Amino acid sequence: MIELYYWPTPNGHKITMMLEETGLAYRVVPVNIARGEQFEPDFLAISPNNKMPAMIDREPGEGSGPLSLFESGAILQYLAEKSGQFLPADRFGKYGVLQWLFWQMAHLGPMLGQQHHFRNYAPERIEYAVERYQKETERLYGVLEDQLEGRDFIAVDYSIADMACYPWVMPDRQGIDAGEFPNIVRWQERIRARPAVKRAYAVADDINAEETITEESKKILFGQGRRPRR
Ligand SMILES: N[C@@H](CCC(=O)N[C@@H](CS)C(=O)NCC(=O)O)C(=O)O
Repeated sequence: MIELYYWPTPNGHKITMMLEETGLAYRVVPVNIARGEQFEPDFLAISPNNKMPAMIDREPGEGSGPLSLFESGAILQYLAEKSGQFLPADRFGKYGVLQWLFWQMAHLGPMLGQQHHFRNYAPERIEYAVERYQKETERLYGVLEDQLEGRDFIAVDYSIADMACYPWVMPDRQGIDAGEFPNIVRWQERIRARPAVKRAYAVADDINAEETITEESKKILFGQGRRPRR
């Protein structure tokens, strides 16, 4: 059984999308990041960067005890290898997927995260920062749009690269004119129609008892400095 430490955000959706596709048995352990549960010592023991998602596989095989992981890209790759799905085994196919998984982890996620921050949550509007991340968002949409030209999915078949990128692509929320990115719109429709994706987002509906970004939670999420040493 896999324990998924989760809160309904784009990085959380990636993992429920993968778990629902593979059929691996899992249970969700909510980590309410709006209330600061990511700083609980038990959680920090598996996720030292105080972020979800994280997971514990109680039956990792190979005769060993529980295996814990943080960072959604590492978790997706682990689940792909465990299930033998959504990451090709041959070297060309595998790295064709992994380069786009790392692109999401290094660029699409962090840059769009900053775009959301300066556009929606910063206490004052800093024009330079808003523009810098808006342009970067548009650039990254362009990169994805070009990659999807003539393709149904980011690599060859539906893969962990698509699962990593899909939850982050929200044109309305990101001030993006979807009409300029027709390949992305068709790719989103293709993924949205998958039964596993519907089930994954239903997990979010079950858990999302309260807003993640509130005036109170902004202090927890955006006011962090160095933690005292353990
Ligand atoms: N690179 C990490 C990013 C995870 C991340 O940013 N998680 C956010 C929510 S989407 C979080 O847990 N934030 C809590 C905090 O910053 O204290 C991953 O992909 O797993």
